[in-house]
Amino acid sequence: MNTPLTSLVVICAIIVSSYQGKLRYDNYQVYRVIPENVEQLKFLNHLQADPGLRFWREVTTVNRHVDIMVPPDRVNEFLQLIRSKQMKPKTLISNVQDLIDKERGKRNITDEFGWDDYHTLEEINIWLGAIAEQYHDKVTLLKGGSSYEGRPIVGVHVSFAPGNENRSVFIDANIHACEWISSAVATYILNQVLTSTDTNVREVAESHDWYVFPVLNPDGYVYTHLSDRTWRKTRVPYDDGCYGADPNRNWDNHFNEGGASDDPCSDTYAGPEAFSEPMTKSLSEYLLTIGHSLEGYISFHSYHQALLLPYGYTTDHLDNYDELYDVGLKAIDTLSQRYGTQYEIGNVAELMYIASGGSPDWVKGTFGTRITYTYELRDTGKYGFLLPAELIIPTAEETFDSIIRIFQEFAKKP
Ligand code: 0X9
Ligand code: ZN
Repeated sequence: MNTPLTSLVVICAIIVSSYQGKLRYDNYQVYRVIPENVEQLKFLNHLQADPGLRFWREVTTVNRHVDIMVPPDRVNEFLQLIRSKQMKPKTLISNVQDLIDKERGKRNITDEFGWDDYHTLEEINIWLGAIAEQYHDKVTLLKGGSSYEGRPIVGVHVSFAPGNENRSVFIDANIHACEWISSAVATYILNQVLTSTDTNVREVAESHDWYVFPVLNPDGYVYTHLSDRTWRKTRVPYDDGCYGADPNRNWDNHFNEGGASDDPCSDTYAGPEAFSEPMTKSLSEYLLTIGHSLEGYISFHSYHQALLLPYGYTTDHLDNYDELYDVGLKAIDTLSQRYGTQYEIGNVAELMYIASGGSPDWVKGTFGTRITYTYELRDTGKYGFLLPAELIIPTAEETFDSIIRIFQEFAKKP
């Protein structure tokens, strides 16, 4: 019998069981360490193999910082080790669980979809469906592929007028599961494209077609909500009881040629082969059907406050590096005007680290898409990818300003 009481008991049981399965990070600390010589670099590289330490920012080269999450029972040992190598650890986050607890915004059960809080996959997909219904003459709901656990990769195609097909823009977000701000920015952009009354926005919005896929890694995203807020990869089971490949190392562009790991337990595991993950494979097949029409491919990640240019496997500059760099400089200047947020710009491998097999690199390499950027959104380390919900709107506003600038600038070019 399904009485209100039994329903309540069932709901409570679901809530309790999902809480029980959720990893906690009480008193886990995040430290920033900068290797200043090769010996220190080697030491950090060796430390990276320690399964108890999580590198939020991987080891790269001398003078590039590394962010390491350390469990409370290993803090003393960790600090001693780092100091014994003459490095000076700086505390970025003193209690990761505290940030997780404070991350979510306040909302009422009756609130409509908005940007005062982060959303579950289900909420995002329901909202995309509602948008497609509300704007049925312009918006089509799409399935860009599916994940290992059988979830669809849901997106929309927005078309204001025929004739814009060859000026399509693809928005890729939340390929890394824990980077929640990326899908929040993607849905904000979609909403602005549809509803903004600003004439500059309207001009850019209506002169392009838009493909927006807020959550490319649905299994990972659901896992960050239910089990482990810090999860980054897919959820394909691999050896040693470890799960997932890094979906931004799994694309067939210079696959596993640096900045990727062969260890299934690593956060940057490339996977056993290119496109081993159903998510990347199926999405790439979808992209093959529209790739020729793309003028822009914008990928959203966090955190670093940087605008990155392909490719990730090499520091060599790509064919249209100069125009992407010049327009990118203007875009980050526009971005800074709203709240003073400072961004860096450059090639992935020069500015951050070597990272092969990323989605924008495959798109650039396969279709030669002219406008190809990766955003590393806020912040620079105070919150990492645990950016509080009250910063979603400011982050999305400044990012959208810069997106508009990018397409305004390219519209002036031949
Ligand atoms: O390592 C990554 O995949 C990205 N950084 S993150 O901290 N979000 O993990 C950088 C993506 C680089 N983009 C390209 N390879 N084009
Ligand atoms: Zn990322």
